[in-house]
Amino acid sequence: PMESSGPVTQTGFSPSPLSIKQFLDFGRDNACEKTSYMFLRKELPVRLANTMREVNLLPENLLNQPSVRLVQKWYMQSFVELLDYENRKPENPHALNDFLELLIEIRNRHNDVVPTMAQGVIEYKEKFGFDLLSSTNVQYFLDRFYTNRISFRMLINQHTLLFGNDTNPAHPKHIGSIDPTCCVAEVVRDAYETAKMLCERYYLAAPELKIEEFNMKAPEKSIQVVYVPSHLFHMLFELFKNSMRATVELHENSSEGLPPVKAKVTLGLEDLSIKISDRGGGVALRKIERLFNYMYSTAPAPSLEPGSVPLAGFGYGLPISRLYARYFQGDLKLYSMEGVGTDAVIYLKALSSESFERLPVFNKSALRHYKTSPEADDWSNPSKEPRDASKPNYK
Ligand code: W6P
Repeated sequence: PMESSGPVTQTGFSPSPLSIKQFLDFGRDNACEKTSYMFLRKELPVRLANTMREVNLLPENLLNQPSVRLVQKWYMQSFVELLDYENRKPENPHALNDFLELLIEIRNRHNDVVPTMAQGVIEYKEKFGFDLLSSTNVQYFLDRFYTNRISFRMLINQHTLLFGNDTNPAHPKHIGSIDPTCCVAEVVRDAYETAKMLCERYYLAAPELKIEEFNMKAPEKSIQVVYVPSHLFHMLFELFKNSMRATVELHENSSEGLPPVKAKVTLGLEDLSIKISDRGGGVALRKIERLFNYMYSTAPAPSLEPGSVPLAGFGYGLPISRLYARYFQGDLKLYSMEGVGTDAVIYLKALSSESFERLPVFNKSALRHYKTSPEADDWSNPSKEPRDASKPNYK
């Protein structure tokens, strides 16, 4: 459905993005396992192959880190195992079941891709340091790589949930991982409660939550969406952890108590928006981009007391949350006012017919990103003493 402007050389196969509505329609009216099988045995290898081509273009120093090689091995193995099914007819009595089991095996094999890649980035940073070129490359690559992984697991989950025999008794109305009537405020509350437990364990206090809704389409009705609740939970949980940490750390010793975290859920014609607002003191504009930077925010896991957990601020929570939002044509943005607090907004498409998967495609344009270095800046430098970007100093 996407039109490309200008000449684009597409070698090999492009992924076929699906909309949430298509996932839903397919899974709803007596979903056909054979159809799903025929689609996935082609589509899954295509998506793996597109990503593997980009892995191979990583800077050699990164590609040679043992953790990156390990991830690469997992992808190649899964690719080969899937290709086994290229010529197996769905009428073959075992083909469908074997395929379903293979999907589960592949999903398990790829469980630790995110921490393992993070380890690769740590190894690279320890040996070669932090520089703009590799940070730009890593950012571009990991955004695409993790989006691909989200999509890959989405396809596998739909198939195994629809056709595996373990029906989901807790959510009989769900179609695979999709809730056709996902009550947004409930997921907000749920994510808040989960973050609150962590926050109380860590700080012995947590801010209250206030939820407001504004439904422009149907003013008296609570806001629902056709969406993957686990994705929404993931994003909200991450935002609440950040908001709570900022709030508690700023107000810990104040007699006024903690200012609440506020959530506002709104439904318009095009967008469903969820704003999480804290009074945690905010983040300077200059430092906002770092919160989404993989290389910058990758540090070895802090050694903690047994049983304790870091609340937020380590690892890939924010950048990956933004990928979840973008995956179905939404976005996640931070608006902060230093000294006061931060608004984080999740934008989702209100209509499931508009939430198509946003997938990386490997083509000439992607190739160019890996082959060219960022040009010299064409805006003036602010100061005589350039800041040292290698020193993490936010918060
Ligand atoms: C902060 C930093 C942050 C990141 C993401 C979401 C909320 C907040 N609040 O102070």
